[in-house]
Amino acid sequence: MEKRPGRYYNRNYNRNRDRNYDKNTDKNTDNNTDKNIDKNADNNIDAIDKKESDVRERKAEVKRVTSETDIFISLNLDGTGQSEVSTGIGFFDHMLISFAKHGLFDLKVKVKGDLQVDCHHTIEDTGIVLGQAIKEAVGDKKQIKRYGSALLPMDEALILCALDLSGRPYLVFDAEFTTDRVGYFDTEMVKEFFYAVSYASAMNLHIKEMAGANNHHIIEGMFKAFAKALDQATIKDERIKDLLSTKGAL
Ligand SMILES: [Mn+2]
Repeated sequence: MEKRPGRYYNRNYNRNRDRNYDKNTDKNTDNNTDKNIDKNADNNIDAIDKKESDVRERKAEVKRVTSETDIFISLNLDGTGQSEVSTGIGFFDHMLISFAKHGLFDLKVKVKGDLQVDCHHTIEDTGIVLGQAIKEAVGDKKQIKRYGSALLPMDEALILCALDLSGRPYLVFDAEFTTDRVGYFDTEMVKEFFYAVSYASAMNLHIKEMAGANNHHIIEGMFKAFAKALDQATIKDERIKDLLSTKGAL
């Protein structure tokens, strides 16, 4: 009869495992002196301190309430694209969900706006709060790439977005819409939204429609291109030791 090495191996394995288990249990009992516990606690605290200074969570929560709007936004720049969005304007929800998905940000947006007036305050103020959340989440800007850009196609539409987290707000917006509305979203509010984001986050933001015919595609292309550019600008590069600026300030 042939030998069955598997069985022998298993038997030895089990025997050794039991023996080692006993040995380790005794050893651990012996080592659990007060001195060692203190030492381990100190090491753990040091490790936590180091981790917190090296890897700050890049998150923000901003709430803003006026007589026109009540807005809450939470943003995690190092997310996975999950979102929970409710603005009362279906197309705007669709745009913000796309922004989160394509920027790989985790985003919560809850807005109660004066939609009985029109969509203006709701969209503009959401831009202000999103800009504030971006600024807070980006934080000290250490090691980030600072610049980001995307050339994003969406069927016939082609959108260019370039941005600089410079600390100097500036918007250049170049697009033409051929309808007044997409759903309950006024197309003239696209520029107002990005203006609010750029000023509240102190970002230099360029958005240009290179080609396009369908207004839904053009606007969606803008939100996705903005997401891609912002994701790129906020990525950390370990070659950058401090701030990516010859001035030493952003
Ligand atoms: Mn769409």
